[in-house]
Amino acid sequence: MDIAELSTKILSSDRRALARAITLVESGRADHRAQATELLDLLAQHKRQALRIGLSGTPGVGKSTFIESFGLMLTEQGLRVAVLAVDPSSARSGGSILGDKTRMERLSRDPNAFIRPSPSQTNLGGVARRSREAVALCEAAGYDVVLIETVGVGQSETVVSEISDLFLLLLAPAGGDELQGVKRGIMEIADVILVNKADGELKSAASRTCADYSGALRLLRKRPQDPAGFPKALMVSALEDQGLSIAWDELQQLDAWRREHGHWQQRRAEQAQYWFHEELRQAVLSQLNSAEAQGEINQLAQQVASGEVSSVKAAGLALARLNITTG
Ligand SMILES: Nc1nc2c(ncn2[C@@H]2O[C@H](COP(=O)(O)OP(=O)(O)O)[C@@H](O)[C@H]2O)c(=O)[nH]1
Ligand SMILES: [Mg+2]
Repeated sequence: MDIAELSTKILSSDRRALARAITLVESGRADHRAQATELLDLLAQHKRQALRIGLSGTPGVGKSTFIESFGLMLTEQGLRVAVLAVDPSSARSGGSILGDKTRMERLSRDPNAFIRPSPSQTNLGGVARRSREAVALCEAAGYDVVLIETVGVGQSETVVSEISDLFLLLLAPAGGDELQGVKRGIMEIADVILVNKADGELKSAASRTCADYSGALRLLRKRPQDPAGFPKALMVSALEDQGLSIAWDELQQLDAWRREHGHWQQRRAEQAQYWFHEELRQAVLSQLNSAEAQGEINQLAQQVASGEVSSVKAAGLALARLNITTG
């Protein structure tokens, strides 16, 4: 594969080249990894940046429907939109969360949209790197907005929020007055909560849910990266195209404020550091898990059990013998 040529094609917004490059960054092969790194380095020189929007919500809440309506609204405004998924569970469930392309039929045919279903990968470390690099590829290909979707399964929200500028949480109207068991940690990373399905019979329930969450958000600790009134809860109907342009206005205002006040830049810098630490951690962990290392470690563990070596000393010996390197 000619990496320079692939890079040129991506920069000229060639969708097939973009798709191929994403396949390349998803590959686990060492030679592919080297090519992917070379490609990303080439593209990074162009410093193209998109607005990255993370989107989370439990299955059935309307993520696919929302992405279709919201994405089409953006492309109608002349913006180019890429959609990616972070789905660490896809290997288990055997299908991607964007597999229901029927719900995004119109968007997937739109020449100004690019939709990439999630690959099946088992470990979150791999998923995180792949997603991060796919976002960078979409930015290089000149997309204005990159939507990154995830289902609400544990750590995947963290992955998504660490590659997004803005984080949206999609909720459905609740039956009673309970706060749907949304974990506090998720609430704390949300910039905007969208209560979807605010239409027909569900409208009044949506309105109550929205008020409940507005109240709950006000009780959270004030974050320095928020202007007055944020984070906030809004009502939308993805199905009936209601409230989407208001939501977009709010997101743009938030983004503009953060850029103006240096929070946007600071956040991206912190994210780069976060991923540096993560890469390092993953590299060390994968070395610890190699067969060779496990042999050494098991041997030392036996010596620790018999009292021959102290646990602290054994750990030091293990690290020294492994001569841990990254790469
Ligand atoms: N009434 C109503 N139903 C919706 C809305 N958005 C999605 N749905 C329905 O909710 C179901 C799940 O939607 P889907 O987009 O597949 O949810 P996902 O699993 O989060 O991707 C489908 O039957 C949709 O038609 C909405 O705004 N209003
Ligand atoms: Mg879906």
